[in-house]
Amino acid sequence: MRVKLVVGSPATVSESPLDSWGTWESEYAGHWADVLKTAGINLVGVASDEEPDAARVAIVAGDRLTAEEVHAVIERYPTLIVARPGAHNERLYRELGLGTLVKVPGAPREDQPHLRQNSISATLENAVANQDPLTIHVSQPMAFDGAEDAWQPLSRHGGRMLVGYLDDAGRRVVVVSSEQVFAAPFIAAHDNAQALGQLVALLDGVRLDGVQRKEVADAPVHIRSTARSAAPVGDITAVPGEHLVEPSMEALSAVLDRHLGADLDPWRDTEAFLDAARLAYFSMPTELQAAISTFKSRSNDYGALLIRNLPVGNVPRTPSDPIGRPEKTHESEFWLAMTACALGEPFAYAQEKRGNLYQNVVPTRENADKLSSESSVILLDYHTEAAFHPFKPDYVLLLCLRQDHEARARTSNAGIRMALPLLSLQDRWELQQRQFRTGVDFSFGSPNMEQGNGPLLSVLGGNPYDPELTYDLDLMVAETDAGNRALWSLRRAVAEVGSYVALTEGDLLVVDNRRAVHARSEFTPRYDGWDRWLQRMCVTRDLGLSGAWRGCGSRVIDVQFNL
Ligand SMILES: O=C(O)CCC(=O)C(=O)O
Ligand SMILES: [Fe+2]
Repeated sequence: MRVKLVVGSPATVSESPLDSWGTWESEYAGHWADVLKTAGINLVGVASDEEPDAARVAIVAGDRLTAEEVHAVIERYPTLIVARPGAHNERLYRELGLGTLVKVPGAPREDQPHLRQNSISATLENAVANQDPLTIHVSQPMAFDGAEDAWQPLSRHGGRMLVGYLDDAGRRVVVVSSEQVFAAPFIAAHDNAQALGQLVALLDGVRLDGVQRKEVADAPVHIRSTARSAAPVGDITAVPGEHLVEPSMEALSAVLDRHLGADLDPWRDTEAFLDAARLAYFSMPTELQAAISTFKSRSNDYGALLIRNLPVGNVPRTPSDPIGRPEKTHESEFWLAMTACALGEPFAYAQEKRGNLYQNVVPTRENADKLSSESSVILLDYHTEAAFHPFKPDYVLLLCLRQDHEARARTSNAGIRMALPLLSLQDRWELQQRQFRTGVDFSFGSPNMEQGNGPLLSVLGGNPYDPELTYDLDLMVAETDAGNRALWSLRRAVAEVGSYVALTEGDLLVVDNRRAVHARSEFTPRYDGWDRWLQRMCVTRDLGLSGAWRGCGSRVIDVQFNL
């Protein structure tokens, strides 16, 4: 099947709606090319190409085409119109006798019957016998209300037409009322990809039973609409970008002098110290304020922000015991508190470092080879911080006070916005399903390396176009083979897009724990008082959510795990 594509502007395929789209049409065409390839359809041209003979079917998608433009396509090719509501299309539908597009309500949700699901499953009837009907998953479903008899409904819901077919006076047209049926996050759902193949075949006059049901192609699909500015760079300090901010140390010292009172103690006067730091943010160099607030509002493709040059004062010997408060001045705690309060609220876990808000990450002999932040001789592979926890941090702050002796330790991060285009649409769909069991961390009392003793999760969640990621390479297992294959693909993708930084004194790495996973390489500790030393802080955008699991006025979350 050879197809020509005529696209307007994308409605919903943007992978990251917060970014600007310089060349919508071409990126949208790229998206369709990938989707068609996945469905086994050969794209031979896009709107501007003059290849009338090569193409046998046209696909019209997007919503900026005028009714005249669409009619011109219909006159020339059998046409699949992937419609969506919008001023441009309304006239077209009227002229085609399709009435209006209306929202189709989903069924009540089982868990919350007062809400409806915003997706439905519907049957796509085949025009040919001897083949089972296909089930299509429709996200945000719309249907044509008032379609006239000329249209043969191929799929209906609640008496309304979701997919319609017109074969009239030499014109053959299929309309699909919801563009999301074929959008990247949903094309691999149920039989959506097969449905696309069937509909194009129908228009091409191919016998429908000639199109086999088949698995959605498992080849990695590069959804071109996501491939934007960022590319993996190796060392993230080597290239400028919105992931990196290096304010002048003098300017930062001046803010410290003004705002960090000598009598202010982060351990004794926890809230007063946080208040001072919260206000100090507004005196910070503008570039730093801008970097933090931009990161908070729209994250970035790396899912990480590196702030450099933070003056941390005279750093005493590295503590051998991570628990407890080191004897030191409080510059580092101030930077952590300032950044945390600008992004949300700092908090801690009762089970970790005894609930300390300012956590020392130092190598210990005892846990050198255990999967925890105290490890050193093993790789701490890519993970979402506290992936298993109902209140996982939104951000993890890692502030370096001292690098390891041999400068070997590298902290890596990999953002899901960069990893997503490397995953097949099938894998992406699998990762959206709640079929993955992660393990509870060693530091929370779980046996070391115990997999799958935590909750059942989806790896990709939230907005399917700009998803959040929950992943722990060492502790997560899938409950299905397809899920495990998708986990392997994700492992490869994350490795490919990962960047790293060898943190040195005064570097603060802010990890967006919802959109990036992080890792740390092996290094060799000496336990001589001069080992690598980070301070870590967990941040949530809404501390109120965990109120029932905290003591009054406390920032320490105490959820008990049944291990
Ligand atoms: O040591 C590092 O660079 C990061 C370790 C880590 O994953 C953590 O402390 O959460
Ligand atoms: Fe971590």
